[in-house]
Amino acid sequence: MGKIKGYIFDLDGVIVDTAKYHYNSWRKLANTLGFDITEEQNENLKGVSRKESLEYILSLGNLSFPDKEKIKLAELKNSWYVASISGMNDSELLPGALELLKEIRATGLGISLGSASKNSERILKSTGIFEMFDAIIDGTKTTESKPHPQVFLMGAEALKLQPDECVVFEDSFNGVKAANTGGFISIGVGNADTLNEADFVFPDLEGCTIEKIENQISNLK
Ligand code: B16
Ligand code: MG
Repeated sequence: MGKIKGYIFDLDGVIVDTAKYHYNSWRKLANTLGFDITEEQNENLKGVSRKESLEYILSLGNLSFPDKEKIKLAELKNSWYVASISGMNDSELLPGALELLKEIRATGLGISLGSASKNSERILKSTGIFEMFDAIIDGTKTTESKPHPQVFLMGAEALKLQPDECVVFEDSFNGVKAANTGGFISIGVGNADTLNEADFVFPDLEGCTIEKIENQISNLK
């Protein structure tokens, strides 16, 4: 039996690929305001809160608005985003995610979500995996954004574990940074060059098992 007792998962980019829906909605907002954004610029929005994403989008268009207007713009983007994810089902789970969650569940080890999204419950329910989580920490519960470690520290606390007893799966640079700052073992999911600060990186969760994770951890020492 390995030493890891808790598994904390980021949502967007690790369990589901919602980045394309975020991109389309932010792009629609930018277009409405008279400019366009690129897929490359969208990369900078991964793991970033809605409010901070809006600031970034507005800076790309050299636009500024009073706070009241910004709230409306963020709500408008979210309404488009929510409409686009309304048809999500388990076919949109990323490869290997369900299998790994099931294996962890079967061992009785802890599982927490650690996401910036305020739509996480909706996504977990529509993809049928809500019940697999012991704790759900997301943007509705946090006051700090990644790279601040708050979201993962709250996850560990909810599982009644210390950070060094948990691994964090993250697809964003800032998320990996947050995990490292919080004292977690960070597992990057995606591009090893982008996620170069992670303890180790898997291209995706396909074939990712507890044994593989524990082996990688023992290689770190
Ligand atoms: P919402 P994660 C993040 O989720 C997304 O990567 C990011 O693009 C999004 O802006 C953020 O959630 C907030 O999402 O607008 O739904 O509250 O990667 O931390 O799971
Ligand atoms: Mg993410």
